[in-house]
Amino acid sequence: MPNVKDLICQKINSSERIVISSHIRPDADSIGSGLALLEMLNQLKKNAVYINADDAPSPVNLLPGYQLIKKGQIYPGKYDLVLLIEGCEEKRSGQKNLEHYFTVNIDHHSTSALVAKLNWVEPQAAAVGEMIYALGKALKVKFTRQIAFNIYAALISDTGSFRYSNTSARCLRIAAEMVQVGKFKPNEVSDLLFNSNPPEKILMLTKVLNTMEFSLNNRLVFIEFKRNFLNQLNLNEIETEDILTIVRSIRDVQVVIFFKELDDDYFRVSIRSSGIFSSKKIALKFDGGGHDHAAGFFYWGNLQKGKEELKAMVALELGQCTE
Ligand SMILES: [Mn+2]
Repeated sequence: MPNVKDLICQKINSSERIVISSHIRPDADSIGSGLALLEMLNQLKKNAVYINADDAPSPVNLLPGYQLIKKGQIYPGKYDLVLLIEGCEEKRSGQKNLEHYFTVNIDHHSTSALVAKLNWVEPQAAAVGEMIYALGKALKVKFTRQIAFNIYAALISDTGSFRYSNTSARCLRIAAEMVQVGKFKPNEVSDLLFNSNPPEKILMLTKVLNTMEFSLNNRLVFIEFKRNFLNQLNLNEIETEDILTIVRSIRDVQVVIFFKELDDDYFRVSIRSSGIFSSKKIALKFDGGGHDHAAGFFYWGNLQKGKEELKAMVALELGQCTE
């Protein structure tokens, strides 16, 4: 009985016109994985394209090959196979015509919706980059500099430069191999992803940090991003992952909840946690998803009410009463 990765390889080998797509608001794991996969398909002489519903924020759009990605919808009838990176339903992919296609979902979120024709989900993979690496080995492609660089970027992005709890020996081994075969220096990738902030972003960060609200004996922190922060600073959409990492680095903090205002009474909520606290468990209660230490959901309603509700849930999970 072939495993799902082998079935995907067979499907790739027997297909001619293949399209790759990442999830909405794509991050460096989704884009790095997709770009590595695109070059693998090109090596196999496939007629391959990469189409995303959303642009990636800076600095993810600086990854090598990013300019090859087309923005928009995958129209019906044009392709033999659709490869979806990190999520296969319309809500996650932003693609409206998937029911017309043979779809493959390649994901490492245990909450991944299993609605593709083939679903390859490995929650123990630190990044989808690990899975694309394994796929490349199975497809016997040559790991060029661009493939290696993008896989390495996917790994450092989703592991916080090998600091998060998802970092494993396998992930570190793949990273070392990518550096060796890709002939780049690790700091080239980290400079691109982490040391290329525009000054406005750091100014924005000070505004967000000013909203820090500690509760439950400093074990829970709320932070908030208001829409008007962007116009005040002349910024477009921006990556906010590192703000969460900074707040989570505070001693005693176990849970960080970030409300990003998208519209009146409408927020994207990101949760980061450490130890046994499951971010995913909370996110699922709001119809969201994610991992144990990183999850998210959308929230409609009054911000203060939302915070109270979440604080009560976190308190319950942390096994203590609210102050
Ligand atoms: Mn990922």
